[in-house]
Parts: sequence; C-alpha cells; structure tokens
Amino acid sequence: MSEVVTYSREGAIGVITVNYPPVNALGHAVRSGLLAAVEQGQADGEAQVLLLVCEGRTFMAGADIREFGKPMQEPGLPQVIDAFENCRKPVVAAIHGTALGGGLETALGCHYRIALTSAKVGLPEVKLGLLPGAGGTQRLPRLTGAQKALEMITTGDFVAAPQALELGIVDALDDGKDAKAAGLAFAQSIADEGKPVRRVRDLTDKVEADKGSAIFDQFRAGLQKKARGLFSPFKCVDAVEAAFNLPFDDGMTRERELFMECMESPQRAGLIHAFFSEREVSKVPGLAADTPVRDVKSVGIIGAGTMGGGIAMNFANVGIPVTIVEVQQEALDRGLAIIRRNYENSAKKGRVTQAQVEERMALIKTSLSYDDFKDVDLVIEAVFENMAIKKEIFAKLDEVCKPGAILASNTSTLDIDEIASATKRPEDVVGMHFFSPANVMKLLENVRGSKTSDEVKATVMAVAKTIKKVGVLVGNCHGFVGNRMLHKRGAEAMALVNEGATPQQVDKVLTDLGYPMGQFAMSDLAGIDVGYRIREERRKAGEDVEASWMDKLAEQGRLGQKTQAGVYKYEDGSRAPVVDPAVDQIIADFRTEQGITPREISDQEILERCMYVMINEGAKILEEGIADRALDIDVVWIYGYGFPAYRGGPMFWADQVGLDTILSAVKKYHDSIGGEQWQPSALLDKLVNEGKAFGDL
Ligand code: 3H9
Repeated sequence: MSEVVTYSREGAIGVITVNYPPVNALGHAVRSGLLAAVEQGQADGEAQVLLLVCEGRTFMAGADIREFGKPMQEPGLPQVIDAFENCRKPVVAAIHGTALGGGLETALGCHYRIALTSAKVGLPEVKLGLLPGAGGTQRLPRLTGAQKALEMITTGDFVAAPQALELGIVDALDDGKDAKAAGLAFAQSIADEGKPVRRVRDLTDKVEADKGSAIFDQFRAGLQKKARGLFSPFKCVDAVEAAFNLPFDDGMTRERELFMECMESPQRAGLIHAFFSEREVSKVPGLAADTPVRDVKSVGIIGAGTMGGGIAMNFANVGIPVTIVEVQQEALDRGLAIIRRNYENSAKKGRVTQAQVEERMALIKTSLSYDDFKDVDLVIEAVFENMAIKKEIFAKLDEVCKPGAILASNTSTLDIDEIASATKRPEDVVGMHFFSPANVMKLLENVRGSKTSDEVKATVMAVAKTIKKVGVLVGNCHGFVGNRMLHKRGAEAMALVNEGATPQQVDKVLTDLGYPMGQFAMSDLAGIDVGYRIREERRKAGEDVEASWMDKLAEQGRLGQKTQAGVYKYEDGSRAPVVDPAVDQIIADFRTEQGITPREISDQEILERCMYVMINEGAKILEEGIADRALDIDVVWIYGYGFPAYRGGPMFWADQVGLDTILSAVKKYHDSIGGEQWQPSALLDKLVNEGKAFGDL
C-alpha cells in the first residue's frame, strides 16, 4: 500500500487514513492507496465497519489539480469511489477542515458521514472551469434535491457543517476538534446498532420529487446573466439534470462526457492558471521565505476620502485599530459617516451583524494631528496624486513615526523613490496601491522602491494576507504594472474613437472579451476629470499629448457617473450607461475641428489595438523587471481590473492567441501608427524568435 494511505484497526473499526499534505488532494498515490485500503478493510475479518479519515489540516480538498492536462493514471477517482460505495461493510467518512470536490465526492461514496461542526463541504469544480466528475452531480441531488444541488454545484460555494446536516449531506456533527475520535465513536455506534450499508446511488425519493421540474430551465435562464461568458456552469446544470432523467449508471456516463468537455475547454486552463497564480504571487522571487516580518497591530491613514475610508475598513474588518488623520474636522466627519453607511449597508444585506458594525466603527479613530501616529506600526498615505504634497507628508511622518514604522503611499502612479527621498528612512518606505472601492477590490499592488528593505517588502505582503487581499509585489515605474498597462489601453481606445469608432463599439469589444465593463464605462466610473487632469499636467510639462474628444467632455463638465453624464448618460440615479447623442455630436465636432475624416473600424482592429498594446507593454514591464513573472501581471489584471479569470489573465491569454500573431500586429501598428507604445518589446521579439511563450519564462 502507498505511504500516503494507511490501513489499521481499532477494535471492530478498520481505519483508512490519508496523509498527503498540504490538503490531501486525491493524486495518483492517494487514489491507488484508497483502493488498496478499502480492499484490505473488506478482507479484514475483525473489522465490522470502516472509517475514512484524514491527517493534517483538512479532509481531502479535491482531485490533485496539478495532474490535470496530463494523461490520467489508473485508478480513476470514480473507480475508487465505486469501490467504497460497493464495499459490503458500512463505511463512515469523518470530515474536518474542508471536504471539497473529489474529496466530498469520496465522502458521498461512503455510507455515512460525520463532520466536525467547524468543517465545510463544497463542490467548487465550477470555479476551475469544471464540474464534479466523480459522481458529485449524481449523488449530491439524491441527498439534497435539485434546488440545493444546483446552487452548490453552479456557484461552487461552500456549505458549513450545520447546514450540511440540515440538507442531509452529513448525518451527524461533532463539536470537538478530533475528527478521528468523532469518527471512531460514530462508526462504533453503527457497528453496535448493526446498521446496514446505505448507498447514496440507491436513494430515489428526492429524484422522484424533482423529476421533470422546470427548475433546470430556470437555472439556465438565471445563469445567462450571472455566468456570462462562462462554459462550465451550464454543463453543471446539464449534468445535474441527468441525475433526474437517467438511471444512476447512465447519469454517471453523462457526467463523464460533460466533465471531459469542460476539461478540454480553454476556460479550464485559464481558471486553473488563475488558481495557482493567485497562490504563486505570494512567493516573491529573491525574497527568502524566512524573511522576518514586522508586527502590524495598529495602522494610521492619511486622508478620509473614498480611498482612505475604504482602506481603513479593511483593517477594522480584521480587528486592527486605525487612526485616520485629515486637515479638517468636516472631512473626518464626512469620511466616518461614509464608512458607517457602508457598514450599515452590509448589515442590511446580512453580511455582518449590527454588533460587528459597532465593533468595527469603534476601532476607527480620527484625529487632526500627525502626533497620533507616533505609536502606529504602519501609516498609509491616501491623499490625491500630487508629488509635492506627498513629499511634505512623508517628511512629517519621518519626524513623528517611531523607528521601524512602515511608511506607505497609496499612490497609483507616482515615483516611490522620490517620495522616499523626503525621509531619512527610505528602507521603510513602500507603495501600497489599493483599488477602488478599497474595501471590496481584492488586489493590493505593493510597490518596492529601490531602497525598500526585504523586511518591509515581506511585511506588506503579509499584511495583504491579513486583510484578505491578494498582494502582488511589483517594481517602481510610472503607473506600476496595472495602471501603466491601463493607460496604454485608454490612450488607444480614445484614439480609436478619434478615428471613427464609437465609444460603445469599443466598450462592447472589451465586454465581449469578458471584462465586466468597457474602457469608457470605466472612465465614467472613475471620473473623466482624472485622466483630463493628468493630460493637462503633462501638457503643462511640455509633453506632446494628443488632443482628444474626452478633453471636451471634461471641459463641458461631463465628468462621468458623478455628474450623471460623461461618455454615457446616467438616468434617474441609475449606474447603467445609456448612449447619449450629445456625445456623438461632441465627437463629430471634434473630428471636424481636427480635420479627421472618420473611417469604418472593425471589431478586430479594436481588439488588437486595445489588447495587444497592453501585452506589448506587459512584455516591457517584464523586460525591465517591474514584474517578476507573467503570472504577477495576470493576477494584477484579474483582481484589480476585472480581467476575466477564465482567460487566465492578459499574458496567459496572449500565449493562447500566439505571441507571433501579436508581434506581427504590433509591428504593423508600429509602421502605420507609430509611437513608443507600438515599439515592439525586445522580450516579445526574443520569445517569438525562440518559439517560446510568456508561460515558459
Ligand atoms: C476536482 O475535485 C475534480 C473532481 O470532481 C473530479 C475528478 C475526476 N490540488 O489555498 P491554499 C495546494 S477539482 C493540488 O494556499 P488554504 C495549493 O496550491 C478540485 N494542490 O490553502 C497550495 O500549494 P502551495 C476541487 C492543491 O488553506 C496549498 O495546497 N477542489 C489543491 O487557504 C495550500 O492551498 C478545489 O477546487 C488541489 N486540489 O485553502 C479546492 N488545493 O502551498 C481547491 C490546494 O504550493 N483548494 N492545493 O502554494 C482550495 O480551495 C483551497 O486550497 C483550500 C485550502 C480551501 C483547500
């Protein structure tokens, strides 16, 4: 038997133990070990009941995702689960931690399930572009009925053990901490009571009750909106429906066919890349895993605006006290009122209790004096983008903050080294770029200055985890990784409209690719004045910044959603963009003024110019070492800008499109349009010459 699965006996109970850290994933060794162990248990004359239990932090968390895309080694998981289900002795699964995917499917192949009250169960395959492919779509509905099985399988959401008990997924709970002890006691009671083998596949009442129900079509209709662009949620519904239309074995065959369709889809590859990349970004190349991390037990924030308030909420949410400093009391009062309103809204939606709202509000203090920062471990400056002001602030922080305090700026574009130069401790200065709304968006782009110490880098990455963000460490340049690429896309989108496209045509190409909103709907959300001010500053500095129809919008006070009019109009307080003929006129007038004859622009050209300009920039970002790996860029875009995770991130997408295709388009636009944005990246050129992809770096 394999070392990762062992068989032993305790009294009348044959114990099968899985020990395959970190999460007992069902890789080949575990599958073959389980098969051998159940056979041994069956043959063990002294064992009346078998118990399946896992060592370590969790029950089995699913199939081993690292094996996907490689040839499958026998035995397959369905075969292993069949052996458990067909065992002639009762088999009990004792669940702790999380029983997920193939792990829960294995437990459903057992005849009885007991869970620690703290455990969770779920079938999250859909989040990886898959469906439960080892009987989950056929067995779960036999326990829960169609509605709950469809909900769990199409969302992938976990269910806490007490609810799993109510739903019939588990048979008993145990309040203790020891799954093995709970399992042994439960298995003994099965033996004492002489309870029979009870196979989920034989249960029929729930299946009969929902047979022919309209619920499947209702679910499909609902998914049109909720799962826009996704492949596997619809296949999940088809698979669950098979449990109600077909005998069990035929349902299993149907599930396998649908599972294989998902397995072969590019979305599965994209989502699994996103899953591993999200975990990989925390392992920063060149930063030793044992780098000491400073304690962050209190935080100061400068600025009570939307950003400062959102950042404060992140810390209060995890019990870390925050002091917000502003120059005027009114700004503090306004900021605090907005934080309260956000919390109250969450309470109305049932996401937090009123008591939690009060606890969190109590953790947020306000002050008009920097002296209140003298004891904090971390200060985050969140004032508007002006270098002179930021330097003034950092010089003051240098005076008041204790030695070892981390001084961070939430700047989205500015030079961290220049900010750090205002202090005598540049090793403690770092960028912590949050995304708006800061209490919601998962990305934290941590920016290392040239002098930032390793300890500070490691600490801000740890802080990201503490506040439940995905932290990505990047280098210092204008706009860092995310905004540097976004600015290139924005300029290209604006130019496309100058030349003849409509804003809605550009936005549609981007939303068809899977972005939640297009470039111009996003400009309206962020405020048209933001880009306008940046362009004006650059013009003042003597840079050659092309004139644009968007300048006209800003000059006419069409600043976006906040003025109910920007590139689109917003009616009756709605956030839904509506095409506004007045904007078509502004664009037409601008073209006349500039002597531009508009031309027909194809969707393909929009896609290429908006996306390839970003990929070319991404390659330059890699070339310069601003991002360490292509996957860092992918994670920035998935969690900061809504790039569809099922496409794996822009650089993963580029590999799928083909770098040679992208390079030849970049060269074509370099010849026809020119500009540094279309200057082909040397790295892109090199990769194409070597027949390599970003994923090979
Ligand atoms: C499936 O089951 C298909 C079947 O229906 C059909 C088959 C025929 N495989 O997240 P963490 C690694 S599909 C391999 O940081 P946490 C992870 O990469 C599967 N590796 O910890 C990381 O590695 P590293 C359905 C896995 O405590 C380490 O474990 N199941 C797997 O925050 C720790 O992970 C899922 O989708 C895996 N299945 O969260 C569950 N899972 O240390 C996916 C994790 O090298 N997993 N790793 O970076 C999770 O949701 C979370 O990992 C879990 C733990 C909640 C379990």
